Amino acid sequence: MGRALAVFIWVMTLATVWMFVDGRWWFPESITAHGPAYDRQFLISIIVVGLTFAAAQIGLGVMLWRYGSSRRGGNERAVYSHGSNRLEVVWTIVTAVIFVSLGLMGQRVWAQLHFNNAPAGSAQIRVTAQQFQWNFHYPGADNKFGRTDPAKIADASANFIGLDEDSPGAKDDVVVPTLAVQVDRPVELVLSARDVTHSIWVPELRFKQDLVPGLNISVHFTPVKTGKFELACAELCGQLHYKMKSYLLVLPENEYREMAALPPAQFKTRMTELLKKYPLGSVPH
Ligand SMILES: [Cu+2]
Repeated sequence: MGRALAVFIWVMTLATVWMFVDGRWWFPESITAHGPAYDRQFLISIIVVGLTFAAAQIGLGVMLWRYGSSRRGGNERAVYSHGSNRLEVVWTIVTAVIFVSLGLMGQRVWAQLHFNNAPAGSAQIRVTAQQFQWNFHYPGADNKFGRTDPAKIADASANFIGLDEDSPGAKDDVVVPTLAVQVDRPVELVLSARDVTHSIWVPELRFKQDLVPGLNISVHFTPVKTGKFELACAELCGQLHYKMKSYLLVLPENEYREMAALPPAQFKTRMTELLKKYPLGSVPH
């Protein structure tokens, strides 16, 4: 029995390692400037953890093979041991060094995105999540956001973010359920939530960020590929959470500028057209 179990463990280990090495199940392509650094860091982590995992499982199999009970041999007597302080110290230190180093390396990439301010000249888009939809607020042709006031929120008249129509800069503001950005230009998203915690996730962007009621959380990224990508809420936010999906459109400069300059009604029509125009995925160059 011991040997059969040993073989089973080895086969399982091999199958698990193969799943990752094969590359068939992997992330979708990255479309941001910081994406490759994220992916490199992930790869380093998965290799380190994968080697440790394989070594531990193979070792477990070896122990079973040698010392597992079996009528057909294979039951060498194991040596009884009280443990070894030196070994304990060594593997604790080695593990700590590996994990802390991986943490520090990952932190650098992460901090670039979360601790630094968005680069000058970033396009700003405000994002207000609510049960169960996304509201993306664009400043319009004047590039100025109108004032928003929670008291003015009126879902019945589609004022989901409480935009004060009479405030300066509000007239040309657009609020739509789709996120559209310009390729090769940094974007800053200012995230907030109306009711409960939501989380914005586009796997191709290589980040996921919570939207928390009462907070304005700023994130930034630079898309480097055009196309249409799925955008989902990644925080279980209520019964219809599954419906909280949308799209990210990364548009070529001329297409984006042209749309951004349109008055609200035409902006919305154009957005619908562009959503239809692009198939899912990035546009090959
Ligand atoms: Cu949600």
